[in-house]
Amino acid sequence: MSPVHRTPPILLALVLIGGATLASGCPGPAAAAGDVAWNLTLAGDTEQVLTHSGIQALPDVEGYGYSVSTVGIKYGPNRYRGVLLTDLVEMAGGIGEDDLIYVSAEDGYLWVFDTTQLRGEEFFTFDENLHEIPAPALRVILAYERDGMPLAYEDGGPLRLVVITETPDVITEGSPWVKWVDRVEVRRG
Ligand SMILES: Nc1nc2c(c(=O)[nH]1)N[C@H]1C(S)=C(S)[C@@H](COP(=O)(O)O)O[C@H]1N2
Ligand SMILES: [Mo]
Repeated sequence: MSPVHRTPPILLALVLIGGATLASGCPGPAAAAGDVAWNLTLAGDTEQVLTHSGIQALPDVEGYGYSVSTVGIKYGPNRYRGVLLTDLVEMAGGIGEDDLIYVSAEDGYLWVFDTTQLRGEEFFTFDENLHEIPAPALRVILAYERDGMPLAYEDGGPLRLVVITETPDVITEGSPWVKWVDRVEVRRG
């Protein structure tokens, strides 16, 4: 005797896709177009939560981002747009010379910046043959856009730390490029 009320495979597939959509935090049909369900906690003297659209409403900067991973894979160059990490730090109450900035992500990854790196100094930079070159002007941004498109989750979005330059030929180390950023904290030194 064959089992009764067996769920047709197509329905099961739809339920699984629906569940995955919810689990990945995709906005449902009720969410306004353009809304990304992602919050950033900004901690310092006080703690505040910024929404994705709140971050997009802040003054933005643009530049080239080109990184190399620990295993030597190059990513880029791409155009990135986002908010200066220095602006976020100011919103958190500013920073003293001995303070540190902890930038962390969903998966537990953490990168700690000192004030020198916050200014874009003391990063290792390379040319396209991965030979070290003197660092030109660098800025650290919390990026939400790459090449005019929202930064995709598989690329570390919706919010990723990116080190940007004025020209497309400068490669920086990938380790400070924190993916899936959900917390920026200024810790008093
Ligand atoms: N959240 C998060 N961000 C991260 C990492 C990570 O493990 N988790 N790895 C870092 C390191 S060490 C490198 S080299 C780059 C790697 O980028 P990729 O995953 O795009 O290759 O991401 C950086 N950002
Ligand atoms: Mo890395």
